[in-house]
Amino acid sequence: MRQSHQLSLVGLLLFSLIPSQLCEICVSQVSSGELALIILALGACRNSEENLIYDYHLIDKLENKFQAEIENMEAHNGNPLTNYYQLSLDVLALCLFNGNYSTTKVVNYFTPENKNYYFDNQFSVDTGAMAVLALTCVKRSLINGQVKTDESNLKNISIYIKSLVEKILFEKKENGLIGNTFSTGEAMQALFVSSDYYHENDWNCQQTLNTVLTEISQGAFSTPTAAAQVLPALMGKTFLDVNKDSSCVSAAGNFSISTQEPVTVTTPGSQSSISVNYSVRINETYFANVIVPKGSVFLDVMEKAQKMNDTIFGFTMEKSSWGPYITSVQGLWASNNDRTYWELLSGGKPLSQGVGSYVVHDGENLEVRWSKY
Ligand code: B12
Ligand SMILES: *[C@@H]1O[C@H](CO)[C@@H](O)[C@H](O)[C@H]1NC(C)=O
Ligand SMILES: *[C@@H]1O[C@H](CO)[C@@H](O)[C@H](O)[C@H]1NC(C)=O
Ligand SMILES: *[C@@H]1O[C@H](CO)[C@@H](O)[C@H](O)[C@H]1NC(C)=O
Ligand SMILES: *[C@@H]1O[C@H](CO)[C@@H](O)[C@H](O)[C@H]1NC(C)=O
Ligand SMILES: *[C@@H]1O[C@H](CO)[C@@H](O)[C@H](O)[C@H]1NC(C)=O
Ligand SMILES: *[C@@H]1O[C@H](CO)[C@@H](O)[C@H](O)[C@H]1NC(C)=O
Repeated sequence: MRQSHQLSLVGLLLFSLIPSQLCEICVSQVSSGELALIILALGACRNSEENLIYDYHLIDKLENKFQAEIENMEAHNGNPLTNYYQLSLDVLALCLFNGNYSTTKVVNYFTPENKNYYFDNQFSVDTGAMAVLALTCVKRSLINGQVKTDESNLKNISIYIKSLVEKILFEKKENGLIGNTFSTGEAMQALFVSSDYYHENDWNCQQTLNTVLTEISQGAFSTPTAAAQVLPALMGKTFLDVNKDSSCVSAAGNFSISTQEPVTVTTPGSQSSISVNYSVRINETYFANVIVPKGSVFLDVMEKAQKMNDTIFGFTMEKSSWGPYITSVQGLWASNNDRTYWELLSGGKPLSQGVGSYVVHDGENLEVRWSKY
């Protein structure tokens, strides 16, 4: 059991930084949620790594970043600098590592009706799950008397958890996935810590687990971030366990799930090239037929189109933990303050992968669309 606990932390540790790297990082450049993840990863090890949190005053810095998120919301129509997934990570890290945060602010900003739980009116399971973890931590500190507050805050937080858990369970699919493949691990964590808020029959954990394991064996979690996010739930652990006793050991031991990388078969001759219809939609639609090698990803199509006409298909991207994120097309930039982004679609349906991972098919209608969330 102890062994598996330690192994479960490997997911978080993927985010961790070795000490020498930490010194070089300019903490002011990371987003609030990135800093929260660094703290959670360092804190997961009950040894010298943990001291880095205090040596580098990371909690103070996170308090400031959380404050900046709130200030941005006040200045920009309730829109944070980043998003509520990250605000939840912030509250979670502050709560677990005894930072200062205002319970009243949490109660004011985390109401389940808040628009930041939704993207384009669709409830974000990932976001709701992270919020349940954060609110559960806050609730536990209030009950333990570690943090003092009036009774109504505690009551409200319980109400929020219950409502968010309902919304999460509402997104449960026939096959057991909750939201989509990539939100399921986090939804499981949320459900592990909130069993007081739903009935046993409301969720078949085993079915969800089996479906996730099947998806793993099909290579769905080959992106490191995807793997990191699902791993704790597979070990029956949650982010609320990170400050529990455990020492950091190497990931040796008995955790093994064989994964088959999807094999891309390249057949010689005419079969090796495919043709797709790529369009950029703003108010007008611009499109072109693009020919790329078989096995290409969405990004290859965008790059080829850019070479064809830079004015129409020129774009920029940014590295992120999930791979390249499209930040602008035709010089039009996504903005968190305006809740705008470049949405990826195929055949008019939003994709559940990014441009660096999504493998395109012959004859497909691909689109990047200027959208609001
Ligand atoms: C917030 C969010 C968004 C916001 C980002 C802007 C904002 N306000 O922050 C919006 C709504 C715009 C968005 C868009 C998309 N998203 Co999104 N997003 C998230 C969410 C909920 C949290 C990300 C976060 O802040 N993480 C914490 C910080 C510390 O990590 P980070 O890596 O630095 O975060 C940045 C990147 O994650 C980036 N980002 C957000 N989404 C995506 C998706 C991809 C593929 C990439 C490369 C980067 C990226 O934005 C974050 C803030 O800068 C995650 C959920 C999750 N489980 O991770 C989904 C998630 C990462 N998104 C996902 C997807 C699919 C998309 C889209 C491709 C959807 C689409 N069809 O267009 C687009 C991206 C298209 C593009 N332009 O490249 C999937 C990725 C799955 C996968 N295997 O690749 C996730 C896991 C949701 C899910 N369960 O399906 N997203
Ligand atoms: C929290 O705030 C109090 C009073 O504002 C202060 O004394 C304390 O040092 C702060 N704690 C941390 C961890 O910053
Ligand atoms: C919290 O609960 C009280 C009653 O218990 C209610 O009056 C108040 O409006 C709630 N606060 C928020 C921010 O919803
Ligand atoms: C790993 O599993 C095998 C069989 O399931 C067992 O014999 C072995 O002792 C385990 N090793 C460790 C380190 O737990
Ligand atoms: C390509 O896409 C555009 C816009 O989405 C559409 O108008 C056009 O008919 C498509 N072309 C083909 C050959 O499908
Ligand atoms: C799209 O058209 C609307 C209405 O004409 C206009 O207000 C808006 O600025 C246009 N958007 C872009 C990005 O060009
Ligand atoms: C790109 O497209 C624009 C608009 O259709 C056109 O005016 C321009 O000449 C094109 N450039 C190239 C290099 O084809």
